[in-house]
Amino acid sequence: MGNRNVFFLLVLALLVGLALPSYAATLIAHWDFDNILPGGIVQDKVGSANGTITGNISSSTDSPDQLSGNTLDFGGATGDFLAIDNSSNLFDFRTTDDFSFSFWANPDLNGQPSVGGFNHRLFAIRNGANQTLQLILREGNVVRFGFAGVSGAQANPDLVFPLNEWSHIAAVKEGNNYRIYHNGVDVTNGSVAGGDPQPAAGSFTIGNAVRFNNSNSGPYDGQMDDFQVFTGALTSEEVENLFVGGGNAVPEANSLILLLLAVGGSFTYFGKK
Ligand SMILES: [Ca+2]
Ligand SMILES: [Ca+2]
Repeated sequence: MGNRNVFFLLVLALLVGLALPSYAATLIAHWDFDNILPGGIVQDKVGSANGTITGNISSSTDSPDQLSGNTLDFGGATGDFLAIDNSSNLFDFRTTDDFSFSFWANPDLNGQPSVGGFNHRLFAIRNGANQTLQLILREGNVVRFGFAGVSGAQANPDLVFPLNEWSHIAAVKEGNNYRIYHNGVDVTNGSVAGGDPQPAAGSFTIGNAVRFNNSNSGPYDGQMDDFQVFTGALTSEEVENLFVGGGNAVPEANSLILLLLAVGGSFTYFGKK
């Protein structure tokens, strides 16, 4: 191999290294809601944290424009939720951790007090000490994200969740900052830090929270799609990518690498002449 070819290969390696995208956050669970398997199982595309449907949740073909495939339609009764397998404590988040959630939602109903007088929970991770990491729709569909039962740590976005249309939501916790992005735009208006919760070996539910005595309340009524969980904090650029890019926090690497390999191959070929 001539020096010239070695040079071009080194340049190629450098370009691939620069072009390979990397996450600021790490994707640990992803439910695309495209299929409901027998037994009401909703598969985790990343790991083994499958969801199990409880109550009335059906498949719907009305998806956000940015996505293809099906969505889940939550019935809005107290027993309608998706129970996520948290047996390995994958979602044992503390206030000392950084983490992020991304999902699409299209609510049919406002939050409290339309059903049961409770805030409607998009998701909740709740431990035995009744401390809950959650994203809720309060009265009038005002959004809150954070730890309930832990000194009020939460984000207070200027966001009234729109009814009957798809919204992309990214909920990001970084250090003492809790942020909410709506359709790629940071709508956070202040956040407060709080104490550290107990180990959250508890339930992770999408569409409701499992509450005291294993009863349920505050059901979400509407559709949801493409729910992703990350450790670490998504950057604003990654959130924008999730909103416009069909569910990817970073652009797909494959096509870029192929292009670079083709360019590199051409250099090598012409270098031999
Ligand atoms: Ca889907
Ligand atoms: Ca409905």
